[in-house]
Amino acid sequence: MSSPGEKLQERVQAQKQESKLYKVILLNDDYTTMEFVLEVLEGIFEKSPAEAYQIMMHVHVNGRGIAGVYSWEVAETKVEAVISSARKAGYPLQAVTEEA
Ligand code: TYC
Repeated sequence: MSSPGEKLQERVQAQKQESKLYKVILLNDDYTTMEFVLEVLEGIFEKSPAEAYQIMMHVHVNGRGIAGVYSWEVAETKVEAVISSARKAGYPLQAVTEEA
């Protein structure tokens, strides 16, 4: 049986979950063009051209990098937008979320 206390605890935990922040990580690959990654960073992650270039080169050299930090829902929506626009353009670009 769940007591009112347990219900309250569940709600507090759910709120805490929702208020957590998540990194959207872009992954490197050999086929997606640098130009397309810049378009993604500027269009989906609202980065300036200079920031986009820095992040893209970081991912290219290091294999992965942070495109942005968001609430869970926004982070998941950004990942879906990256993957659907990459597939539409014929690129294998991958993005994942990680707890910040
Ligand atoms: N490595 C790719 C190339 O040389 C460029 C690239 C950068 C791809 C970042 C994906 O997340 C990425 N064309």
